[in-house]
Amino acid sequence: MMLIFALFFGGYPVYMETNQQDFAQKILQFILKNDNYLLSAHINADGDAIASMIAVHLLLKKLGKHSMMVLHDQKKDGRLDYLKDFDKIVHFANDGISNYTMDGNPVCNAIVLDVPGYDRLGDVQKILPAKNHVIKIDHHPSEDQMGDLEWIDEHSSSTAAMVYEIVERSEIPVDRFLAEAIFTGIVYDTGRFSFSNTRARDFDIGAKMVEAGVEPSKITNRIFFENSFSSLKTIGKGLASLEEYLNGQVNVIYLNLNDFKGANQGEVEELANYSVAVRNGKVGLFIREVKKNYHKVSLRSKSDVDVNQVAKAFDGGGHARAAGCRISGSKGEVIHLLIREISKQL
Ligand SMILES: [Mn+2]
Repeated sequence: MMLIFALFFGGYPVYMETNQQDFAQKILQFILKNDNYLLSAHINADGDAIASMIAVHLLLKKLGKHSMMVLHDQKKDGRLDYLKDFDKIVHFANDGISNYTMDGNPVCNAIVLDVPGYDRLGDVQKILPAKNHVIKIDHHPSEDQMGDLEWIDEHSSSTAAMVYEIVERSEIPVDRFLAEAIFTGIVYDTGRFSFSNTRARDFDIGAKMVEAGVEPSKITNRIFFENSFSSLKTIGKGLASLEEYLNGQVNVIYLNLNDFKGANQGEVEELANYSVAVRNGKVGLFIREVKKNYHKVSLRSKSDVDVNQVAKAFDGGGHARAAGCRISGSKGEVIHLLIREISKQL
C-alpha cells in the first residue's frame, strides 16, 4: 500500500501516494451516495478541528446534502467566529439521538474530523451511527477504529488540508467561505506555515485559497496577533513564570487557577508555543491548574523527544511535536511526573 508514483503535471513532478488519493475519492463517492450527516471533531476543538468540520459542512451544502455540526464542548473558540456557519455548531446536550435531526431527518451518517479515538470525541460518541456509516478524516496517530472508511494521513499538516483533497475531487467551485475554512485549518495547525509539519502542498493549497478570496492578514491577525486585554495580561503572567529543568532542556510555564481567571482558553494556549521558544530548549510544557490539584498540560517539542509518547503515559495524546494531557496532583508532583517521563527520551 505504500506504492509511490511520480506523476508529471505541467512539467513539475508531483509525488502522490496512491492510497491517499484513493481515500479522498472513496470518501467523495460515499458522500455523494448518502445524506444526513453528523459532523464532529475533538473535544476542546481547535482551529483545525472547527475549520475542517465547517469546510466539510460547506462542501456538503454545495453538493445538496444535509449536515449538522455537533461538538462536545460547551464553549467554542470565539476567535473563529468569522467562519461561515460558525454559529450553527451546536453543543452536545446529552438528550439522545432523536433530537438530532436535519429538516426532520435523523442522523444517518457521520464524518468525524481531526479526532483519533472515542475518548477524544467526548459525549458525541453517544450519537455516532454504526461503523459502516462513519467516516474518519484525521492526521493524528489513530487510537480507535471508529468507522469502516477511515483516512488517516499522519504526514498531513492538518485535517483541513485533507478535506481540500476531497473538495478538489468534487470539482465544486471554491468560494471565499469555503476557502477561509480550509485556509484557517492549515494556518492554525502549521503555525502560519512555519512548523515542521508544513508541506509544499500546504503552500499550494494556501495559494489557491488566496485566489479564491482569502485575505491572509485578516485570518492570521484574528488567530495569532489579537488577544483580549485580560488574555494578554495572563500571557504576561505565564511568561514571567518560566522555569527551566534538566539544564534548560525542558522549560515550564505554569498558571494556577487564579492566574487563569477571565482569560480566553484559546488565546492563552499560545503560551504552549512560548514554552518551547527558549533557545537550546528541547521540550516545552505549559501547565495550568483547571481544578484544585488537577492540571491540563500542553507539550511541545523541537527535538527528537516524542511528546505524544509522553502525553500517552498520562492517557493524553496528540502529535510527536505537540500533544496534551491532564494530570492530577500538586504543581510539584505534576512537574516531577512529566520530567521523569521526558527524561526517558533524553
Ligand atoms: Mn489538526
